[in-house]
Formats: sequence, structure tokens, C-alpha cells
Amino acid sequence: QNLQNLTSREISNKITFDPEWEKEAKKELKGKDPEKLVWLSPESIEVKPVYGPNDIPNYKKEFPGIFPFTRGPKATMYTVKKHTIRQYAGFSTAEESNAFYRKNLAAGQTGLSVAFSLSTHRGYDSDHPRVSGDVGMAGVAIDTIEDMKKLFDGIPLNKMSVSMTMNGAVLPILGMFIVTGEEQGVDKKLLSGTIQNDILKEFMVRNTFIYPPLPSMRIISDIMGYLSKNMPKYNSISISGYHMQEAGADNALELAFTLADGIEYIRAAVNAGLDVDSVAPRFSFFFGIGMNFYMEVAKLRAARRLWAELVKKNFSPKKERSMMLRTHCQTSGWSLTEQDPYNNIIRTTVEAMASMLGGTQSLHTNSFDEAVGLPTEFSARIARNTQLILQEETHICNVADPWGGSFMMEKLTDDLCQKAMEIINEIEQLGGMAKAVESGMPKHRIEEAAARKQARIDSGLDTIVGVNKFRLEKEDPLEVRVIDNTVVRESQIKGIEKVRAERNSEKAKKALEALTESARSGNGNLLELSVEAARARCTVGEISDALAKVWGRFQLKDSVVQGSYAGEYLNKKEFQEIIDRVDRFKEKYGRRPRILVAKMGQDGHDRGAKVIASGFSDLGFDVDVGPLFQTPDEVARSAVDSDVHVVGISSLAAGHRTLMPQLVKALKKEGAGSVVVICGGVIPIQDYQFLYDNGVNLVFGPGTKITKAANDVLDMIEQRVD
Ligand code: SCD
Repeated sequence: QNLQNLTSREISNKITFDPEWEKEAKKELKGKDPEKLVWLSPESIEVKPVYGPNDIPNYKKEFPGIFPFTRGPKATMYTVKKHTIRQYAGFSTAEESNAFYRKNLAAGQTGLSVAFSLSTHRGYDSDHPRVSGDVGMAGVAIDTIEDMKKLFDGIPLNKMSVSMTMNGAVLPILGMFIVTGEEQGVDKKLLSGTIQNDILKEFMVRNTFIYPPLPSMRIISDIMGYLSKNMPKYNSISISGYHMQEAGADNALELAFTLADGIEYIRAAVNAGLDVDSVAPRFSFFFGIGMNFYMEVAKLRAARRLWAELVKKNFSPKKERSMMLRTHCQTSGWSLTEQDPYNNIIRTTVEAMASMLGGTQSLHTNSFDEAVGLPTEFSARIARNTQLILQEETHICNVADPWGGSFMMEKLTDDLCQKAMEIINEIEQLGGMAKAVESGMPKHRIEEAAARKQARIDSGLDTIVGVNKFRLEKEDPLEVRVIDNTVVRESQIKGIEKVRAERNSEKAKKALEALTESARSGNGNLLELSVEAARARCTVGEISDALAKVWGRFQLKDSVVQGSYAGEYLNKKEFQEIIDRVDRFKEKYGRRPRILVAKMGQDGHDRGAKVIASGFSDLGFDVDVGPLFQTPDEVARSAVDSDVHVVGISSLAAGHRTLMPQLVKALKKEGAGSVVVICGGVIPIQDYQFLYDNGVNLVFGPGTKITKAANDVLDMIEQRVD
């Protein structure tokens, strides 16, 4: 049965223009139909060249702070409280990240947002052999409560609102955060902030899950139960569309899947015996803001309206606040380019404006160098100042929802609501988001959208300045922050050893056994038990393993989306030439060129890998996609087992310097030294030579056309096979 829809607004999607305007426009267009000027957005919304009152015949008066909150959750919005400047950051050790936070807070940042190491996300201690390339690279490594205490040293947790992006290892991390407060002398009632805790989207796009979906949903309801009882100021979840947009979703898909996730979480809480009004007021959201300017503003307005109406009609809450969507936004990481990187400052500014005009509560602006590495002090300053300038100098904050009443903005908001509701109802037909995720539908839709987008860029339909148009002849290399992963790892391992030596081992053992027992029996609250375990100085890895003993570690099955890249590629001739070349290869060598697309370490960002797999497959290659989180030895073994010509590694979390040389060695050890090794993703130009010196054959940075990559790879394979 369909979810109760918004019934209040009838939407006409027939394209009509104001007759007077149409006449004038036709004159200017020398008789051509102005319908030619309609732009079909990636969401399949027809964006007209002009709007008027007839586009919103059913417009209803709305004001900020009043149901359905389309225009903002607060009546006064930024006129009274500006949005929180909350820069997402964390790297190497807790000491270094702490120093960085304190400096940024002194310079105008107003909230914290912690980025954890991928090893921590996936519940591995820094001494685990699977994470040798990951520790401290793309976030701060936390193994023990002592690390957490160092992270917030000198930052009073009763005053500072702290957001933590953690989903997989959410229990140990939140447990350690609560105990850190305790040891600072702060009652947990006073802790304010947000835990991401949004596991459904991890199975769809972000991939830092640990356990299978069912027990993962239990973790979430246990956390909501504990927080609603003990931590009234703390937001129990940040339901995230951002990662969907990063993975390729258009705004309608992002909006629909995010709200559908939210509905599923309320259902999980209600099924666990919690009252909607005890949990929904502390739900929070998180959207990505890209370069589709009007649509992004409309998305935030549509999100608030739809959420309010859906919660009201389906859960009958008593508190207004249960229906009020509050959100964090992040400017799009995907829109950043490696080429001509200072352009990224402009992109980020435009995206930050869309976030503010859409009424976000909190915002992260990306640093311009994030397409090549972690931000430096300088680039982080510019990113923060982007928000400060918009808040302090432009007077944007003096008016709440300034787009309200614009014919265009109201119509786009209606259109997006309608598109998203269609998708949400499809999900309901599948039995809700948990079932939809199991069916693979959302992941597949997002991957299709990503492949289509790549084809639009590769064939020049969509412009990216400095990449597929106005490209510089010569690029100057950027300074990038380099993390010495070996030093970080060694210092973390020393910390773990010290904690283990000094703790009461009997107490630690008992705390871990209690967790295992609770996972087995379903009794008890897992967060409460994790707080106990953190007090007993158990590590992130130990707490995660105590649960994995019962639930195991989850592996996703992977497949390749076919046809979407080819379908959207404009220059059919260029495309066909490669297909013909691949066919000739097959005739000459008896089989198609075969590539294994793989990911190593705990880096789960797989948009690039998926898009490459789809593109190469549409060009006629045989494509194998390896599972996530492989070690170099495992990738080498799969390459030999599948007898591939090429191994393509996508690396987005700085693991390439450690893991690529290990892969080349592992292939040689397997007797497969002739396999072509290629690598792409977020790789600073300064590292290219290092990779070539260590046996990597081709490196492709962001912005490489897939058709060009395919030709280069074919050259290389033919040389080898001949
Ligand atoms: C706000 N307040 C007002 C007001 N506006 N009071 C009076 N008048 C007004 N006009 C009050 C609010 O009610 C609130 O109190 C308090 O001021 C704080 O304001 P807020 O607007 O709620 O802002 P904030 O505390 O910053 O909270 C914002 C969110 C929160 C609700 C959105 O969840 C949050 O900070 N999220 C950040 C998430 C994050 O950092 N994510 C990073 C993800 P009350 O609360 O008492 O009402 C990074 C990531 O995943 C990157 C990619 C990756 O790693 O893969």
C-alpha cells in the first residue's frame, strides 16, 4: 500500500507558457518554439525558461517555523541564529586532530565534525594486518578511550556540539565518547551533537558497514532507545543523502531514498516499542549540495515539506518537532576537479550559497584541494572563510527563505516532491527501505545515474570548466598534506599495548562477554553495554569482534550496471571505434580483453570503480568486479584465478602509496608479473612517479575520459600480449 501521500497539491506537468510572453519569445527566437529552451534536468524535471503564476495555481501560503516547514524549521531562521559552521575533519593521530580542531575553532568555526580513519569505521584496531594502508589516512584513528580523550582534550563537551560520522563501529565510538564526557566531569544529559548512525545508506553506497543488515538495524534501535532516555540534547541519527549524491544519485533519488530511510528508522524504533515522539525530534538529516543550483535549493525545501507530511500522516506524532526536518549539508566532493583546482573555491561558494538559501542548519564547505588529498591548513582556511564571508558580509542571513514565493522555486519544489513521492511509493511496494536495499534496487538506480552522468561529461553534453572545456595546457602541482601512515600506525599500536597492559583484564573480558551474550540473546541494550566496555578500556576492535562472533562480518555481492554508459554517450563514432578495436582484439587473440576492477584496504568509495566497470563493459571488455576491502594478496590471487590482462585499482582514501607497491609484488609472487596494473582515483600528481617506479603501468587522475583510458589500456595490453 502506498504511503499516505501529500494530497494538498495537484501538479500539472504539461508545459505551457504565459501567452503574452510566448508571443514575445517567439519573435526573439525568429519563430522557433520556446519549448526548445526547456532543459530536462537529470531528475527528469522539465525546467522552463520562464515561470509565472500559472505554474503554481494551487500555491498555499506558507511561513518558516510553521508546518509543513517547507520554508525552514525555525520562524526566524538565520536572522536569530546563523547556521553552524561545522567543518568535517580528522587525520592521523588524536593529538594532531585535536590541535587542528582547536585552531579552527579559534578562527571562527562553530561546531566540530569528526572524520574517523577507515580502519576505525570498519571496527579494526590499528594493529590489524588488514588495515596497514588505512590507519589515520582519511580520518583520525581511534583505538581506545585514551585516544578519544586526547581528541577532545581542552574542548569542554558540555559546551561544544560534536558530530561524529560513524556508522559501522558506532557502538564502541559512541560508548567511548560518552565515557570521555564522564571523565571530563560532564553529565551525559549535557552532551550535544550528532552521531551519523545511518546504516541503510552504508549498504547502498558508503560501504562502511560491519555486520549484516538485520543486526545493524537492532544496533540503531538500541542507540535510539538509550539516547532518548539518557541524552536529550543529542541527535541520534543523521540520515544521509549526501553519500548517495556523491555516488551518482540525482536530487530526486537522493531525496526519496533519504526520506524512505528515515521512515524505515521510525518504523524500527516504533517496532522496538519506542514512541515516535521520543525519537523523531532527535532525527537529523544530511544532504549533498552540488552545482544544480535551483534544484538544490528546491531539494531542501521539498525535503522539509515531504518529511513533515509523511511523518504526520503515517505516525500521528503529538509533538510538532517530530515532523521538523533539520539538516546538515556538505558541498559536493564529487564536483571538485583535480584540473585547475582553484576553480573549486568558486564551485564550493556557489554550493554553499545554495545550502544557505535552502535553509540548512549546519554546513561543511569542502577545501579546494580535496580532489587530490586531505586539506592543508591553507585550503581549510579558505573553505571556512567561504562560510564566514557568506554569513558576515553578504546579508544573506537577514531574510528567512528568500526564495519563498518565487514562481520557479515553488514549482521546482512541487515537482521534486512529486518525483520523490513516486520513488518512495515504489520503495513501499517493495516493503520499505530495508527490503528495497536487500533487493539492490536503490544501489542499482544510483549506479545507473552515475554511469549516465559520466557519459554526459565524457561526451561533452555536460560542461566541467577546466576538464572537458577550457582545459589548461599545463597544470601546476598543488601542495598536498602527506600523512606518514607507518609513523601513525606505530604510535597507535604503542597506545593499544599500553592500555591493554594497564587495564583490569578480567573486567575487560567480562564486558566483552556481556556484549557477545546480548548479540546472541537479543536482550539488553548494546549501547549501554558498550559504555561499560569503554569504561573497562576495551578497544574498538575488541568490541566490534565481540559482536562479530555472533553476527559475522557482512560482504556485499557486486554486479556491473550495463548499457547506461553507452546509452548516454553522445559521440557514437568515437564510442564505436573502441568497440571495433575490442572486437579486433578478440579476433586476433581469441578472447576479449579482461579487466579486474578492484578496491583495496578499507576504502569503500566505489563510485569510480563502478563507473569504470560499467564503461569498460559497455565498450566490450570482459569485466570482473572484485569484492570491497581486499588485501593486495587477495587481489593478486583473483587476478590469477580469472586470468585477467589488467588489474585496475580505484583508490580514494590515500592508500595507494602503501598498497599499490604491495599489489605489484604480490602479482609477481603469483607468477603474474605481466598483468598490466593501472590505478585511478584521488592521487596527487606528485605520487605518479612513485607509483611508476613501483611497477604501476598507468595512472589515471579524476577527469579522465573512460574512452581514453580504454584506448591507453588496450595499447598496453597489446604490447604485453604481442
Ligand atoms: C536554531 N536554534 C534556534 C534558532 N535556530 N533558536 C532560536 N532561534 C533560531 N532561529 C536552536 C536550535 O533549536 C538548537 O537547539 C540550537 O539552536 C542549535 O541549532 P541547530 O540549528 O540545531 O544546529 P546544530 O546544533 O549545529 O545541529 C544541526 C543538525 C545536527 C541538527 C543538522 O544534526 C548536526 O550538526 N549535524 C552535523 C552532521 C555532520 O557533521 N555530518 C558530517 C558528515 P535544540 O537542538 O535544543 O533545538 C560528513 C560525512 O559523512 C562526509 C563524507 C564521508 O565521510 O563519507
